[in-house]
Order: sequence, then structure tokens, then C-alpha cells
Amino acid sequence: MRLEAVELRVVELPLRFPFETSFGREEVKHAVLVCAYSGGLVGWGEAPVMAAPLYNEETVETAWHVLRDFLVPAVLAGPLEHPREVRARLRHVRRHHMAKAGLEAAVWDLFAQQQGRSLRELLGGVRDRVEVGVSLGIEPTVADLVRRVESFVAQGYRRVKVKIRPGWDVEVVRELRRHFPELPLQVDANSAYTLDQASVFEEMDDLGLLLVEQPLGEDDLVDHAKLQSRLRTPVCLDESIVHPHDARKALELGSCRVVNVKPARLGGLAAAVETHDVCAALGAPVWCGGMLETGIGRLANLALASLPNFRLPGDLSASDRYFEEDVVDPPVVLERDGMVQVPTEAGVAPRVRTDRVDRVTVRRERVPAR
Ligand code: OSB
Ligand code: MG
Repeated sequence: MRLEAVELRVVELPLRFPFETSFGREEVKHAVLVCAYSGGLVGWGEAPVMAAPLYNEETVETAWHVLRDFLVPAVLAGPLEHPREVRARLRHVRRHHMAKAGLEAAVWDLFAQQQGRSLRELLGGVRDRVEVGVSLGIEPTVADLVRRVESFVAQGYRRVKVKIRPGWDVEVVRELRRHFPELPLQVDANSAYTLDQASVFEEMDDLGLLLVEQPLGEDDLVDHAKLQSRLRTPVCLDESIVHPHDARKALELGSCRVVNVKPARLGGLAAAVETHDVCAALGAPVWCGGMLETGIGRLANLALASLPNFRLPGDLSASDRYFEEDVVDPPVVLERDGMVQVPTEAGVAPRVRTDRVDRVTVRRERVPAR
């Protein structure tokens, strides 16, 4: 396929309620959307960047700059046989994984439409429905969080993840356990602790958590290995795993026992599948993480989560957990038994409501092939 042009958009969708983590508070989901044009088709992809570089080093502005000035011209420079070639085409640009993931996703979507096949089929998925959970932020009081959890459990979510940070950790989780003794529960620290605070995790070790996500520094596999050796609860890494080989190293070192596979952080769906395969070969389960994506990013993540080694519920909640109105139709919905359907359409484009995307677009630019 030869791309004729790529259009970039910045979109802003208000969240239904603020999402507060150890690194900050978000009230609006920002993203850079990528539309790839070829032969009368439009492929959609999402770079689910944040406004500020608090989760990783990227922002809306860096993704825009790097896509417009480097990544898009590299992909427009010559034909592609398969979306898996995008990674090699972009390898000379260091990092900027979310920007790369957005562009690669647009090419996957074009390819799916051309082939008339679903992303699930193209990626090697084996399930029509996936188990999902919900990721909840820090609330003003524990009572507010308990109410939040109650409402999502009532909707049918199969597991709950709560954000923690120093001062909002053991006591909060203990209180949640008191209210929800059987609930599959996990915590995410987003790198807010150091090894000298390991006692926090040792105290949580008796609370029956599924896992603790990214307790320590994003660049610290060694201290994560020391922490994991002191815990029965599996450590799961998110920020630390930005390349499939990071997963191999972390598992070999014993830095974690579970890996969060998030295509945006890894630089795209191809790297995500490779990470899934590395973990499967080493016997470690994975689950699909999220970045509060719009429906465009989430439909692709749902396809990914249908691969066999996604053995824990993903951060792949229904559209109405995030937004009043998603940009895809039909929206992502939670079935009563806590499952979500894997999309069967040929790509995400058949479900994109361009009129709704237009309404949330705050910037737009077309980059033509030369
Ligand atoms: O650490 O998993 C994370 C959202 C933004 C940035 C980082 C993270 C998250 C989430 C949200 O936990 C997961 C979702 O998309 O529902
Ligand atoms: Mg995380």
C-alpha cells in the first residue's frame, strides 16, 4: 500500500470524572489522532498522549512535532507491504513510542480494511470476548473511593485497580478489603516509591491483591527485583517495559512476575504482540493496560487483548466509564458478566463517528506525500 497523505488532529474529550494518580490529575483526555489515506480508505490511529510529560516523556506537543516532522514523512516516503514494517521504518527515531504507536495503528486499520479482516484476526487473537476491569484514581476521601468502587462492581466489572501514592496506600486498601473481601483488587503506584519504603508493600502483602503495579522507579529493574523477592504478591511492571526485550530482562532478573502490555508505551501493536510472545515463552501472564484512550485506541487494544497470554483482566473499560459520548459507535459496552466484545469489524474505521471527532478536534493538519 502507498499512503497518499496523513492527517493529524489533536482532540480533547472531557472525562466524566477526574482521574488522579501519583503523578497528577487529568480532567480531559488529550490525544493525537492519525488518519492515513490510501486508495479511498482512511485508517485511524490514536497516540494517547497526555498534556504534560508525567507518565512518560511525551506530551501532545512532542507527539505532534515528532509525527509531523519525522515519523509521518518517513512512512510517506515509500510503499509498505504490511503494517509490521512500520516499526523498522521508524526505528531511526529514538523513543517517542506513543507517537509511533498512533501512526502504526492507522496503518493497521488501513490494512484491516483493505483485507476485509478484523484486527483480532490480523494480530492472532483467539477470543471473541475479554475480561475487563476498571482503573480508579485517588479520591478526596476513602468513603468517596468506596462509593466509586461500589458503583463499578454493581455494573459488573471483574476487577478493580486503584491508584496509590505515599499517604494513600495501606490504610486505603485495608478499608477497601473490609468493604469488598472477595473483590479481585490491584494497586498502581506509577513509580511513586523507593525501595526504602518497601514496608508499605510488605504490609499490603496480606491483603490478597492480584498484583502491585510499578511500585518503584521506571528505570529500576534491580530494586524491583529486590522488592519482588520480599513479596508473595506479584509485582507487575508498566512504565519500566518500553521494549519487548525489557520484558525478557525484567522476568529473567525477577523484577516482576506479570507484565502490563500497553501498545502506546511499547511503540505500537507489533511491539505489543512481540512482548506478549516473550512473556508467554517465559511463562509470565500479561494483561492489556490503557491510557484512557478514546474508542479509537481502545478498539485496537481490545483486539490485542484477545491473544492467548492475556490472562488477567485489562484496563479496557466501557466507553461510559470515560466519556459522556465516545467517538466510536456502537460504543464499547460492558456485558452483564463483566466481559467486553472484541470488535469483529474490518478495522476501527467502520465504527468511527467522524462528526463526533470533528466536534472534539482542536487542531488539524494534513501532511501530503511529496
Ligand atoms: O499507569 O496504567 C497507568 C492512565 C493514564 C496513564 C497511566 C495509567 C493509566 C490508567 C488508566 O491506569 C487505564 C485505562 O485506560 O482505563
Ligand atoms: Mg500503570
